Amino acid sequence: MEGYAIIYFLLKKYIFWFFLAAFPVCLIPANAAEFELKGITVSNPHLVVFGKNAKSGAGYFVISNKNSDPVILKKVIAEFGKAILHKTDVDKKGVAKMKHLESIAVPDNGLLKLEPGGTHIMFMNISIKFDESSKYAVTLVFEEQGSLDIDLELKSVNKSQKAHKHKPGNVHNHKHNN
Ligand SMILES: [Cu+2]
Repeated sequence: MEGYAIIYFLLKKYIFWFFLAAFPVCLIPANAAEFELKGITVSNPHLVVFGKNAKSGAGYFVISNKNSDPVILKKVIAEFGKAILHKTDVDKKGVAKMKHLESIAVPDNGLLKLEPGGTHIMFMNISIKFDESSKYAVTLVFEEQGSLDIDLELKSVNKSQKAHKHKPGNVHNHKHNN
């Protein structure tokens, strides 16, 4: 009986170390996601939504341009919702407001970062349920270079969901503040 307990213990320990060792390997290709078209490189594209039933979300990535002319991103097409080019500006009172952009310019031999608090792709009227293990395809339409299909990796932000993951059977009641 004791022998089995030791084997079980070692097995559990082995599995733990296996996943610990494999984890960084899993992270590298995910972060290195890149999409290229005619001197344009889109890297680390991701989609931030609040929960899997979110009706809106934001897309972020870095566009680098190796061409000797600026590159213009005219529009973004997504099947899961309506995509709009947006920029967050802070007014004199310190209030953040989002502005609709007709296009986004990437300077020649330069790069543009789409990031929280700045330029981003706004997704609205979302009718699907999000799944962390899926990737979300969008098409970037550039003025001269044409279309580039990219996959956005989901980064679902839901603090209460993450903080309240219970083991099966561990049922108790508590209040959620958020
Ligand atoms: Cu926005």
